[in-house]
Amino acid sequence: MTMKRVLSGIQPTHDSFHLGNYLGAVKQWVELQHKHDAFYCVVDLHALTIETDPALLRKRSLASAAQLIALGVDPDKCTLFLQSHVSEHNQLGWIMECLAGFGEASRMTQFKDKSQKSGTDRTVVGLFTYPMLQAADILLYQADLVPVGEDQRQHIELTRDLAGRFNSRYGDTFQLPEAYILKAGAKINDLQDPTSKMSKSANSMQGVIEIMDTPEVNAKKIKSSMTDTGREVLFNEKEKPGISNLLTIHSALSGRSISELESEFAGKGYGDFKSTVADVVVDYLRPIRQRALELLEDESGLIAVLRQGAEKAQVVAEKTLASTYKNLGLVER
Ligand code: ATP
Ligand code: LTN
Repeated sequence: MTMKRVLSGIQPTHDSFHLGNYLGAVKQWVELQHKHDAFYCVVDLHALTIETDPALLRKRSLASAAQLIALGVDPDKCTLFLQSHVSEHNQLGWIMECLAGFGEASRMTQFKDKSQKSGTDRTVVGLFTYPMLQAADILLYQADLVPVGEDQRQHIELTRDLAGRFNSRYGDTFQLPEAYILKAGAKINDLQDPTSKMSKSANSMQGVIEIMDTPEVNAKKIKSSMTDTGREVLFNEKEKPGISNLLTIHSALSGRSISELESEFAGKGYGDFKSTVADVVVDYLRPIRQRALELLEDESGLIAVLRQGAEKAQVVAEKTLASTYKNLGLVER
């Protein structure tokens, strides 16, 4: 039996991923690579929809790749690459733009939210066509499964619609992908505002655990996380959102069950518990940060790894693009 094909992407919009990105997304990428033919890309072209300083974009693209590898995405077990290294993404993106209706693209909630926030004058056309480039990312690799967060469901539905439309107009060309929505249990909240999700665009980074922060900074953030009322360490998201979030983090990183942790901390206060969580997080992240820093020190080595990934990706992408062009009636060269 052939392995199912998986594809996912992450934007290099920040210097560091946070614990939510890892536990909610990258950890599943790592698990999926063992039993699937997985393609993972840093979607640097998508990041151009937000104006970024060129030096910063370059730095963040490399830092994202280094962190993915340090977190366990293994270039020998999957295909890891930068989107801009495989030009077929842009080429198929245009075909997708010519297939999508203006109305259906206008219904994408991510576009509506983001364009509303920045206003029409500051919204680039690329933000509108973003989902069609994303569809190209997925369809080029004939992906069966696309691991993403709930917020991306609509984009995957659009991708399926576009693939189905193309297939029925021009003949079978694309595999129809399915969203592989990550478990709700993997949602990590902000340490200072534990009723909202941990997010890169939070107002304050005090409640965000960044992979590339020093162990000291992260330990301090956990020890000074918001304190709930009461004093027992119990999982109760309504009454103790802060402690529940810390229990989720501890359990996800240590592999121990929440009830086991509740018994261990029975009769002990929040202070003891927070110190233990700080140790667990810091011990987990220390070697990861170290590894990412080492990878970044050898920039040409890292770029060589990404180039190999791009070469592997391109073999698949070229094949899909060639049959797409042929089925559309574009004349062969
Ligand atoms: P922003 O909030 O600024 O949109 P983000 O921090 O949510 O950014 P994204 O780039 O949107 O990060 O997300 C990358 C991946 O990480 C997505 O698959 C998303 O579902 C996942 N993710 C982000 N934040 C969390 C979180 N707090 N808990 C679990 N998963 C998360
Ligand atoms: N839009 C996604 C990132 C993304 C992606 C993809 C995810 C771009 N291309 C292809 C899965 C498959 C996001 O904002 N998380």
